[in-house]
Amino acid sequence: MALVTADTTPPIATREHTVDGFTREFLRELNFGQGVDLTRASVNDKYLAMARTVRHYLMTRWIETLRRQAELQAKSVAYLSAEFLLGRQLDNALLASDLQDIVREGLANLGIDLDELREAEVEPGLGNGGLGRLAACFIDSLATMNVPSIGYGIRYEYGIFQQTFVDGRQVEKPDDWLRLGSPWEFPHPEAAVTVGFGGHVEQYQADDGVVRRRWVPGWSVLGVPYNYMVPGYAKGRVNTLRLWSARATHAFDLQIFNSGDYAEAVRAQTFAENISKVLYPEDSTPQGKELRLQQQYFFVACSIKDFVDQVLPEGYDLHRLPERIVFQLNDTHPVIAVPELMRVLVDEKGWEWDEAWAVTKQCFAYTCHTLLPEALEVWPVELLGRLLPRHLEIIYRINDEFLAELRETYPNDELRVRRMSIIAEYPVRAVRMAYLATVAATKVNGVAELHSQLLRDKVLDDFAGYWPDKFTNVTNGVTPRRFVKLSNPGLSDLVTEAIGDGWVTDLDQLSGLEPLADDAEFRRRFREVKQANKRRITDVLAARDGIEVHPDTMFDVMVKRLHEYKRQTLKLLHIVSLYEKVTTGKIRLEDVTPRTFAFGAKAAPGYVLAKQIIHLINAVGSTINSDPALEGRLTVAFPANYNVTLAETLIPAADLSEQISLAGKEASGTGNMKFMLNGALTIGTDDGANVEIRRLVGDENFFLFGLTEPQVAELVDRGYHPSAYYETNEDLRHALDLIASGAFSGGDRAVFEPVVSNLLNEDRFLALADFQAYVDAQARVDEAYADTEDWTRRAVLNVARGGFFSSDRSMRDYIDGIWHTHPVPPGS
Ligand code: C3B
Repeated sequence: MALVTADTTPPIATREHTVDGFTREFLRELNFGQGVDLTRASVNDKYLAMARTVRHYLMTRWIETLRRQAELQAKSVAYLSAEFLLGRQLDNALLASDLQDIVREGLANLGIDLDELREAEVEPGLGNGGLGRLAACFIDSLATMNVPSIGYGIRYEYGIFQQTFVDGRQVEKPDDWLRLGSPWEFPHPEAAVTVGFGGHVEQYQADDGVVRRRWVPGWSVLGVPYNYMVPGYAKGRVNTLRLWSARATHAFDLQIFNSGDYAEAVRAQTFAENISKVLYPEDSTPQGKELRLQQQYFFVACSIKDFVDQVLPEGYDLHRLPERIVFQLNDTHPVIAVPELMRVLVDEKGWEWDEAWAVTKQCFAYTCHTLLPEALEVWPVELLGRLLPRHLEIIYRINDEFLAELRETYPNDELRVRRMSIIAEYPVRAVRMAYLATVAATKVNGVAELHSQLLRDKVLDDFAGYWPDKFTNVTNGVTPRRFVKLSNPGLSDLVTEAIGDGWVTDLDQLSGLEPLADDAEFRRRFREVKQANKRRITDVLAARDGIEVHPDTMFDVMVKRLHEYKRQTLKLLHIVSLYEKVTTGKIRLEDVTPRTFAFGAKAAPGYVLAKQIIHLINAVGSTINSDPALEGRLTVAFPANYNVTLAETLIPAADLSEQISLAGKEASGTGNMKFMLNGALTIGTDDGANVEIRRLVGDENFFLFGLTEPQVAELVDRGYHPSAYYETNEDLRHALDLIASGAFSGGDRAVFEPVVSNLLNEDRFLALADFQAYVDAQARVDEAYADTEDWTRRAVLNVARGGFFSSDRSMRDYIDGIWHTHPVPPGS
């Protein structure tokens, strides 16, 4: 171990960046940290020792980053998010510390296979899907770009449930991700903060004689911070992700314990710890549960307190808070932070209301991630007032002043004023969190151009009319480190050989590949990479799920949460129709493009229809897969428990990316970007970021189909009758009839009746209306795929034109348009 010494700063331990240095550190961790010797060490022992060793190598940069930040007090971004879907950490840490080669060699010398250790890591699934994964991509980019930032969230003891299939039906198991140890976190129980709940508000005379109000909570919990390193690529900063874990303020009641009532003695503890116990598995349809509001307030109250009391230097003038921080609200989940900051400034710091509001208004920005009305959180006043009585008062006052302001601008339009009220009156009096966020934020952004436009024109149109400059767009992005460099090493090497490795931090450089689309030798190698990726996922699916697929088929992949609006049923109807035509001899098997239809999807446990659709996909899959005539021609692969880890091997193997949501429903999508960057072509609707993908890659390299958003609106206005499509479209009718006949349920017609009748009678997301257009687009896919060289050319162009979808670019857009922060390299 070496010591770095500067004149005045205390020394920092460093590690020797050599195979020998690494090996020494690793053995030290194994022996002294895990307490085992190499011959007796389990895989988990070795994984834990390895993880700790690797994190040591990042420590110097982390400490330097923190030191530098304490010195400079540069403006930071606090990314407030109820979800961070991180994925496995080891590979990313190896990449960030530039240890990959050293570690592989060092371990091999000890007779250890790095890949076996990598497999031992359980991914932290602290998110549901797109929104949580986006947060993880953003903090990666911020660190890589040297932007001072801190992620704040919840350390759920149980992350997104483990999905299993029992007879084709989804069965959820708790995600006990901490069971074997969690080597990436740094708990700081000494820095715990107290958060109140419930109770009442009282009036009192302050020392200055002024009558003030203050909150007397009825109960409180402790928030214990757990820090995670967020290492930037190459020499970037190592930022911090701080996740809060709830603890009881008093462990247990010794008196009650002594009297023998053990359950009662630990009741308070259990109650408190429930707050960070489990991630709510609802993706985009929140259930409005009290515990969820507790979680939301818990983490934002901890975070604001942490920032004000710990991160800021002592005596910092809070009037200058906006110079030092911007709190980015990741959807409505953290919006209760707005009244919380007001409470801190007014009640705890004794500020005047106007003064506090002026500062608060400059400290927040809000990102909306949805267009579904049911996904915009609304909290009944009754519930909010019971849990957070002072916050409710504050929200009322914010609203009163806002409405008064509106009445001045629109003196004769009380209807509009009421429409814009933060408080809804119907069906119950409730707080509209999206409106509160919009009123408080400096900027409100959507996550793709079309989405931002629809926010302005539809969801928040009154607000956009009132504050046109507040509304902006930042199209989502994905980190090229995890989703290309790490997950697709074959492609990465090929690209780097062609254009150098600058693309990893400057993804626009991928445009340098453009001319190579016309280079036959490059295309051959590109195909070779794709083929190797298909073999890799084939092995993974066989080992992980016992699923047999054929690498010589087209990989047609749809992976995302199961939701009606995403329309997994549309894809299923295409598959069933194909199957029906082949088995009845309407088309010859030889004329069918051999395809592997891959699905990955979790359904929210309470979402009955979504679970029935999962059952149906599995049922269709098992029928098709067990038909010997179709062997090697048509396969349905639906591995259970789709997660970040599986995405990393599945996406690089895809030929065709399915992005088929009903136009106007998918805010952006980010899977679509990952597929594009890994050389898949997209079949998709004009929705979310698909619009931008298609613009960049060109119409000729994108399989567009389906109604546009205005056409959808018009059709719905006119009155949509799905049964009309059933009656007039023979193929569609046959497919639906086949499902209804019990062909996939052992003759039992009742099993899938709800799915069929929902499609025929309701079909909220117009799957039947888009069926024929989808099938036609799939025919164009077949035709294009038949020309291997040309398909490869288009695939290369997808990669070459995908640079825009780096989350580094998204971060640049946030920085320039919303945050106005500046990079600060560590040790600069
Ligand atoms: C998702 C949206 O459904 C996606 O379109 C979008 O790409 C991502 O967010 C990221 O912006 N989303 C989600 O995963 N969970 C929500 N509660 C709301 C939106």
